[in-house]
Amino acid sequence: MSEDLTVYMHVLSPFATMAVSFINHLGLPFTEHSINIATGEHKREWYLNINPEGKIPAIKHGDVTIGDSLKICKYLVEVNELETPAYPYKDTKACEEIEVKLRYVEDMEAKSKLLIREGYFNPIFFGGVAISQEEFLQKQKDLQDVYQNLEDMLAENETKFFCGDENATLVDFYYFNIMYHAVDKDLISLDDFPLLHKWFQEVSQIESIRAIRARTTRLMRLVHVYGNYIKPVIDCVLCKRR
Ligand SMILES: N[C@@H](CCC(=O)N[C@@H](CS)C(=O)NCC(=O)O)C(=O)O
Repeated sequence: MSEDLTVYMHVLSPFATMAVSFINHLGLPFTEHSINIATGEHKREWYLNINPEGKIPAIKHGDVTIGDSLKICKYLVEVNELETPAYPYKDTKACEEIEVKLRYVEDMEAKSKLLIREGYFNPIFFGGVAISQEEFLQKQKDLQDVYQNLEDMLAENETKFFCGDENATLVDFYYFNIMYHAVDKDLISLDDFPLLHKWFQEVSQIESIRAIRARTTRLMRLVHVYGNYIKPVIDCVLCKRR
């Protein structure tokens, strides 16, 4: 039962939006608890008791606590014994296919994080030094290589979703969520990946995904205004005071 489910998240975290969109897709009720990464709330003792890795997302479900977006999604389907094509946990063959298609998860996570952090958040939000154009292009190229692997995977089957034409699965939820955070910030383009581009349009219409992406977009607009217009003024005032 999921009445006592709390999801610790932030709409700017791809992994958190992945978990939230999937849980909403499953129709499970939960309480959302937004974690303030900027103030280091995810490293406080109370949160480390929930997720010792100090990362978001995480869940508390009764006495059970779990971190990691994919583990969370799989656990919730199984513990609630849900019959869902999004993760048909009783169907060994289907689950094997899902695991095979998720083989680029580590690469996707590492390379997306680097590009988003170094190419976007550090310079605009946390006041870090922007990386050189050369370094940026290299990080972009590294992520493009992962996108090419996904493009090839779609080309192998020529299906609407990664695991068939009928239903989006955990695979689509995972890759879409990690991708949209980079694509919507114009850090990378899908123009060179026609199949991925078509798939992206398809998955973007799933209601729970559309909803969480819209929330990210709204907050990103504020981040943009803050980083480009408000923060420079504050920095200037503080600098003149010194
Ligand atoms: N593999 C994890 C990755 C989670 C992750 O790295 N989350 C980031 C936010 S996007 C985080 O909490 N970073 C804080 C830190 O590493 O200190 C998952 O899928 O949930």
